[in-house]
Amino acid sequence: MERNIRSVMGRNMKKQLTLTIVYRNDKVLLGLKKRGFGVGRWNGFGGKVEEGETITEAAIRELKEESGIEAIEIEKMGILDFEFESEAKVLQVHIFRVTNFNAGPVETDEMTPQWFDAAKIPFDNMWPDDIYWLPYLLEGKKFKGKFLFDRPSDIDYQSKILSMGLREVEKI
Ligand code: S76
Repeated sequence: MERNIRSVMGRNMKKQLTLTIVYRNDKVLLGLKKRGFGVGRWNGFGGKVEEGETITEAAIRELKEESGIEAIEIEKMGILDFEFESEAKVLQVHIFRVTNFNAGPVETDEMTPQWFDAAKIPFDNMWPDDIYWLPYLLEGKKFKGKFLFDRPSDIDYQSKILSMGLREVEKI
């Protein structure tokens, strides 16, 4: 049983987020972010874990809100810690893979969804960490990692990775 995050969350805990990649029939669904964090880049779907929900519930809810997709098969594939040199807070992102769903995608206020061939993912216009961990996810490998960035990306600026660590794990 997954624990409700807030019940164990102290003041200094990492901010908990989800990020979900939909992968079916050798195609990957990404969304072009229309506003906020990472605007103008292709990304998976996700957001903050809210009070009273498990991490998996948050992943399913955020995917539906941002893409209209209703997940049927969802699996946790990775955990990544993201830090920005310019900010104190560590973001802990729980990465999921959805391989089956029964509705969507649709355009939302947040995202314009588009399918990409798994061999033609637009890494140049994504967060710079994606090129390292997305291949693991597509191959069904579980992973843990951490990335230190200079500052967040926006339309005019692509974040730079200052240091990183990433490894395959048996179990997540
Ligand atoms: O794939 C990513 N999505 C995000 O929203 C942020 N990477 C990332 N790195 C900071």
